[in-house]
Amino acid sequence: MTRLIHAMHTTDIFTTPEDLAPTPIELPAGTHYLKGFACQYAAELNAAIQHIATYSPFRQVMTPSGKKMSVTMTNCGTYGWISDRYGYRYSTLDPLSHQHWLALPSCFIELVNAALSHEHLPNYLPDACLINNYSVGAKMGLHQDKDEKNFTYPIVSVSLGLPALFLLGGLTRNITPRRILLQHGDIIILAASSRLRFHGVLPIQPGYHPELQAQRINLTFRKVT
Ligand code: MD6
Ligand code: FE
Repeated sequence: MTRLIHAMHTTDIFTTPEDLAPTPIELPAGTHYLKGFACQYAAELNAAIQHIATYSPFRQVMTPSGKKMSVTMTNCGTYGWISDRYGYRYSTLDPLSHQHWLALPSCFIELVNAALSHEHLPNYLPDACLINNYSVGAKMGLHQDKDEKNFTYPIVSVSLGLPALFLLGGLTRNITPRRILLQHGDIIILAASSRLRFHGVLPIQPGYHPELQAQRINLTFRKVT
């Protein structure tokens, strides 16, 4: 009977209640997961990203150890996150053009504000947005985001396009990370005692997303100074 009721509300008569139930994910204190929160903003975000990438193109950067990262990146905001053989840091200038990064589009700021207030977190005005672009196979090794001055400001992360398995570890590298599925429109916020957790992204699997095709884009909003 339950099965029939569910079937009446879906188009697929083979959908069971188990399929409809969201997968429970236990999250540590300070980690906020907003499933699909950015979906309604996606078209506007994507248009803004295209504009930013025309001005400051996605580029592959070197880590200080001399390895090329598999993701390509660009930035907007007062500060951009850059990496080269001298290290990781924030810069007000795009090292490719020696020009300032473009300002944060208003839809970016509105989305961050909406996500923070939804979670009853204090609002803040981000001064940096790192935009990571993953092709199939690209990944992000376990890292902490600690180049910012004040860790009381959370990092707000928005995922678009192909899904990814996000690794959320502990405050030291040796803790086995949880795996959290990040799909188009999902937001994860690392705040408070989760702000400095190690995290990374497993290699992106082949797929196709109707809005972003064969790529995943991740926006991370920060307050650097
Ligand atoms: C990514 N995200 O999802 C990489 N950093 O592609 C991050 O590195 C990240 O999701 C800080 C806070 C949240 C994040
Ligand atoms: Fe990060």
